[in-house]
Amino acid sequence: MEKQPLLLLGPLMPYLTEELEKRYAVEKLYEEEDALGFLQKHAGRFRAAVTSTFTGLKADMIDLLPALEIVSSFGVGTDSLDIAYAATKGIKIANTPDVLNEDTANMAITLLLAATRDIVANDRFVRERRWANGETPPLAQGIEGKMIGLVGLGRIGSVIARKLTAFGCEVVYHTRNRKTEVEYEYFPDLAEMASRCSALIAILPGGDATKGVISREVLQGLGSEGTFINVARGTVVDETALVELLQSGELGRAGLDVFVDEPNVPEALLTLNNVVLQPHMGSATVETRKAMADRVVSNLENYFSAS
Ligand code: A2R
Repeated sequence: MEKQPLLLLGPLMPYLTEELEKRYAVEKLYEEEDALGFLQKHAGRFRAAVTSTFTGLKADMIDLLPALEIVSSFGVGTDSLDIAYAATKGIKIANTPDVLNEDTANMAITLLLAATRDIVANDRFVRERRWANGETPPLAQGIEGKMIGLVGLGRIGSVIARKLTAFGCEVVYHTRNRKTEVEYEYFPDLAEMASRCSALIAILPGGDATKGVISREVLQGLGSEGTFINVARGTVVDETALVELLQSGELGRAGLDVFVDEPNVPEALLTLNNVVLQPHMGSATVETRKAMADRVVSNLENYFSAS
């Protein structure tokens, strides 16, 4: 049987590209020198496309693909995908939730421990031979018995909550809607929760609706002993305020996996000792990325076997 044409909008991990090539007649739009010219000629062939949270799917791309029925996206975030516009054209969008819950939660816990225990600063301290030279680093902070606030308590947030409980933390949360199925204390007011917590972990979707919800006021409430962890999206926090408060010490520490303008990280953060930085690695393990890739494939297969 002839393979169904499939358009890849951006580069994917090699394993996923290979799996797709086994099943579909793959065309790589990102390798076309004249992408627009290619689409003008061939767009009508593609009922399906693959993208990722990094590449996204904009309305103008949707307009260029008149036969499009399904877009399978690598990643859980949908903030870079114009879902509302796709819906007006009857295009289905599939993503890869759940399979990345454990590893993304582990990144949140890793950043929380690394930030509060000054792991990166102390690693530097040893390498710079300051320990050997008789210096003593300042005491770090523990998390046992501390109140940790989750901003978002969905698929990933719930896993972070469960893991924090094992560390002896008191988990509380802020979402738009109270979750009746959990016993953690609910704070309808984010600023109030921050002012009561030792650490805040952002694990809510990005996009316009959540832009800057973790405001200067929220971060100030967290305070000079407080730690802010972001494994969600850079846009959910007022990044300018975050940098300023970390510089002045009005906010104690931060562990950041995501930024507003990736891969560009605010210059000031690069020199701060109270910050642990990661290049958006929440789901980036061999195991989870393979599971996400398999989900991209099965989402397409499920669509075509049902249609
Ligand atoms: O607000 P609710 O009741 O719909 O709860 C959702 C919460 N959430 C918010 N919390 C506070 N303020 C907001 N404006 C707001 N908007 C949404 O975020 C829910 O508890 C959570 C999202 O859960 P899920 O949809 O299950 O997402 P998942 O799989 O946990 O991933 C979260 C995000 C992704 O969108 C990526 O950006 C990142 O983590 O990897």
